[in-house]
Amino acid sequence: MSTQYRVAVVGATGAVGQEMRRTLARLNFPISDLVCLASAKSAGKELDFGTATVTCQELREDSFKGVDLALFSAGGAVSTRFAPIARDSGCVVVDNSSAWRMDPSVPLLVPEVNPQDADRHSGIIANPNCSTIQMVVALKPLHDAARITRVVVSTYQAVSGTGAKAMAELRRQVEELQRGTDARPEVYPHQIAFNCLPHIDVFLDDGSTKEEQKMVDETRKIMGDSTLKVTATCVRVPVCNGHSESVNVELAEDLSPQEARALLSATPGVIVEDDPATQLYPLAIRASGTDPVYVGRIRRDPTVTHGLNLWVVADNLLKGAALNAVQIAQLLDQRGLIRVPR
Ligand code: L14
Repeated sequence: MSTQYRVAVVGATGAVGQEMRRTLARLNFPISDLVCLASAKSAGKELDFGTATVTCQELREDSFKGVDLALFSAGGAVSTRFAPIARDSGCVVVDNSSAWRMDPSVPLLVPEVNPQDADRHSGIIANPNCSTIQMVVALKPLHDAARITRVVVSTYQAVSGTGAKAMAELRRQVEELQRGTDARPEVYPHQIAFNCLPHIDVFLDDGSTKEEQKMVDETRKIMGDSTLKVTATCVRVPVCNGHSESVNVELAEDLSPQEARALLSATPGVIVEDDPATQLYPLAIRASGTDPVYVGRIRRDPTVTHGLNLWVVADNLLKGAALNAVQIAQLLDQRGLIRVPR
């Protein structure tokens, strides 16, 4: 019988925390005991875990005693403070925030892309940004075949990434506009209903946003190629769940759309949906609630020597967050890495 672990979910009541509980149960992760942690205001709530319910506890410094593995999804401030505390008490942390991703001592993992990086962890492992994860899953087989030299990506990101409050805001604004009243913005700086906001996370001094910078830095780190050129524009769209991306790649060698389709079709975790004749291409409304990364609209970019265009869609709460985190946990389990090296 395989080892059973005491597992904690930090941020257990959030949109991603809920998917973490569901995904752990659905993939049958070997759990002896699930500890659900959140802020004081959620303590005492009964949370579903498979067919059972677990009482949510307040996250405290002593919450990790006897816990083998913790999946964090409670924001950067919580991760910055509590991930080292968890690790120092012998608990391996898989962190979904941006706090630790670019720390050179922290592996940034997408199991289909860079599983080998798991081996050198020292207690904290980072789960990449949702938009980065789905893109690198699609890029990796193309990079291995013909070496990608430059990527230009534009994202069409769903409101679920911001959390349950933002999903409610989109629905409320649609109703307000139907009724003929003003759509009041609360979570986002502007109306999101029937609109696109070229603004995700905070602005940086160079005019880009932090979400865009994450896509650049994280893609290079995961692909293990610091020379890879990446430029991104990240846009919030009035979609409930499921991020879409237009991805333009320049390659060192020739790769035909047909070859790219064959490579992607053979990639675990990828489904190619690409048949213009039947109007088949990836859609956020179909990807939502499912595990794969969908790729379609694969075609040449004739403006460069070796160029391709792709349309890449995935469920940002699943492959973009909770599923990737649980897949990291499975990888660590398979490799006997659910222990803090000392
Ligand atoms: O993990 O969609 O870096 O508002 C930050 C922005 C997650 C999603 C991250 C959003 C994200 C998020």
